[in-house]
Amino acid sequence: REHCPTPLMAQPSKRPYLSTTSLNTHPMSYQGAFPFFRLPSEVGRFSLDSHRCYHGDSRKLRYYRPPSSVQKGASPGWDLMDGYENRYVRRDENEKEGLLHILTWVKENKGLLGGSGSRQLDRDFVTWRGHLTKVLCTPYESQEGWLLAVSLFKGTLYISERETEVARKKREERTTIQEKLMYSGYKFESHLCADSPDGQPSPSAVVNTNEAFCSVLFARLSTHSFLISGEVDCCDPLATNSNPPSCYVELKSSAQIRNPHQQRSFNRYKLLKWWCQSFLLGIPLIVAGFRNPEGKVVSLQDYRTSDIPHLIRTDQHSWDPAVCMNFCDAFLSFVKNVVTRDDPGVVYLFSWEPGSDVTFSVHTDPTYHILPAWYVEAMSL
Ligand code: 0WD
Ligand code: CA
Repeated sequence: REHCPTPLMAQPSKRPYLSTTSLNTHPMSYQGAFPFFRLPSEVGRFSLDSHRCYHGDSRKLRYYRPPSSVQKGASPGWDLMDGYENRYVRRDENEKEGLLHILTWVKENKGLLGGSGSRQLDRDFVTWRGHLTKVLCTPYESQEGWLLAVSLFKGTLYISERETEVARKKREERTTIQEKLMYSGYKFESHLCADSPDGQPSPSAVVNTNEAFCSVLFARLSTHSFLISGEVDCCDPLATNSNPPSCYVELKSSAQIRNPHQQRSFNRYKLLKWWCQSFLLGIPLIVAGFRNPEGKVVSLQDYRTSDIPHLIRTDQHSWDPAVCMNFCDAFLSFVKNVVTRDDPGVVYLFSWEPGSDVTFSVHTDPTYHILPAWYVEAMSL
């Protein structure tokens, strides 16, 4: 830890985006008009196979094929725990990939990225969608903090998450019930997704969480341009707009809602995360499966991403999408102000804990590096 900002130097919270020492995360500071956000456009795709190997194509893209016998609202009765013991191959979560697959895509697609002069990649930021989802949710998050490592290299800021100690402990101490809940999400997908646009789902197949299809998109929030990548569950072959990301569908499984208290907490916490995650990639539709305590799907529900802000507005103490986006805008401006040394050997570690401001420290130790030597070399040619 070579630099630690002292709280005494913190700027007044009124103009958080001007501070270079810490950033306030209180929702009140970010109320106001929704900032400019351009619908992301897809620039590429890649897939990760059952061994977690990268392929620069769409081989793992699946298609949304809900069974016609199951009407929305009816109970499909799918058992989401089926296969947990004997048809489940889990990704090794101790293997920290960081930005690996995105960087592989960038290296292989340099020609598409419109760089000029010293900037090979004409974007302000490169990151995973999941990292920005955490940033968007920050003003309303009261449980889990985060660590985001940032390096500036040839004019582009790379953001890569580092697992916090608390998150690592939680992961290592997961109970069987929690493991089964994670599995149920993947099992739910297997009931709705087919390998071809006219195929049928094969819900009894092995669930392998190494497999993924990722979309790579250009997006813009206010003055910030990004290259962002995220895992996409499936594409709807019958979507009115067949262009990605408009044809993409996000699948979610969630506990059945049995009373107004559960409904309120679903609206405040689940819908916040679901909206942030899908909005960032421009995914218009979220299909939720609600499971009963025995793990059977009792209903399916469509949520249009653009409807979610209206669904939650009736709740006085709910969240505001403009706050999420204004905070993200401020955070990215903060990062631009702080991260000024253009050197892949320098890592600025932004850290946040609920109830505190975002602070940072600067590191040169190689254990902190987020850009591998092969990438630095490829982008220096
Ligand atoms: O290195 C890291 N700390 C992370 C790596 C954190 C988050 C994601 N990733 C990687 C994963 O390797 C994954 O392939 O990014 C990829 C997905 O990126 P994303 O779309 O930016 O992540 P996110 O929006 O958080 O998650 C999308 C889906 C999840 O679906 P649900 O419906 O549960 O939100 O990606 C899956 C999961 O199915 N997923 C992961 N798969 C493997 N490893 C991981 C992970 N760590 N996190 C989410
Ligand atoms: Ca999903």
